[in-house]
Amino acid sequence: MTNEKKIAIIGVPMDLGQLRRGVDMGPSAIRYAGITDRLEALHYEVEDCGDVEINKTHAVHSENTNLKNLKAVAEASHKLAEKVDNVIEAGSFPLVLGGDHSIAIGTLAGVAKHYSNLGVIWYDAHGDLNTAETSPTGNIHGMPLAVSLGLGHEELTGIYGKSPKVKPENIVIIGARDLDEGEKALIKEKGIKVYTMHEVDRLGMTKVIEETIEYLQEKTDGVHLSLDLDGLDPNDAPGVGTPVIGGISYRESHLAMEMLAESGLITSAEFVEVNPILDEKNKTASVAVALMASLFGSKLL
Ligand code: HAR
Ligand code: MN
Ligand code: MN
Ligand code: MN
Repeated sequence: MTNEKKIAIIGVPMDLGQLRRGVDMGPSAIRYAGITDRLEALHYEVEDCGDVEINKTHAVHSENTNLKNLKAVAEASHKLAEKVDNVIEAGSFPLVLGGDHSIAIGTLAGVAKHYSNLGVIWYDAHGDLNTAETSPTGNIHGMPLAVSLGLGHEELTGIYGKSPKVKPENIVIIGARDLDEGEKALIKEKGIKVYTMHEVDRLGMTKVIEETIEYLQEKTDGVHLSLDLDGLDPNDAPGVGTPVIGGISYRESHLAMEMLAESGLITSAEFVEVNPILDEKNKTASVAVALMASLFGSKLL
């Protein structure tokens, strides 16, 4: 018996949204960790669509902006949006492999075309809610959620049609523990639901996910999971460019994925920021694969 939903894997070897090299090898590392076999063992039909081409020759800093590699990131985002759009159009579940988190701009642009009330779960140590004005670094991987809210450079917010792609009340951030001042202000201004590590500690992951499902279920017509591996504790996921101590454990993350699988809520997903150069024997890529398997319904018995 095969699952009726087909899974389409899209790799995005992008490292231009931040300064540490190596995260462009994330899709390969995740493939070597066995993602296709794991999903096929769960009786899914899996199609690997290969990688989105990243034009590194365009990776020059643009004039009149502090955003690094703006042109190259915008170009890649457009290509990715188109691929994601086509995959959904064909009736498959888009599973996007990063690459740094700037790729979420393209993923969400493609996904948003198909939903009028898209929900987003942002599993991350960071808010990724910076704009050119608030960013301490100019790194676009710290901005994709703001861009999807329609805030930021128009070369990014304007990608693939409508803006905003997502409404603030349809977002849930889980695992935050490193937010910039401008991001905190935006969260308050927009009333974005955030489970920081404080709430994860206090409520436990079961309650956090139960509440998240309840919060999004009624008001959305699809939910995208954007999982940044740095949401996990660096002990469990060391291969990331911007590790922050005190994160979500592998067990808690595994439980979160299983609960999301049971809910049937998730309609698209991406796993980002796996950097093999910083990893220990492909541990972070293997953790990513294990979490994807849980998200697609893997059970012990
Ligand atoms: N907030 C910081 C910035 O904007 C750090 C961004 C963190 N990097 C990520 N994104 N991995 O989640 O530069
Ligand atoms: Mn992120
Ligand atoms: Mn992060
Ligand atoms: Mn379990």
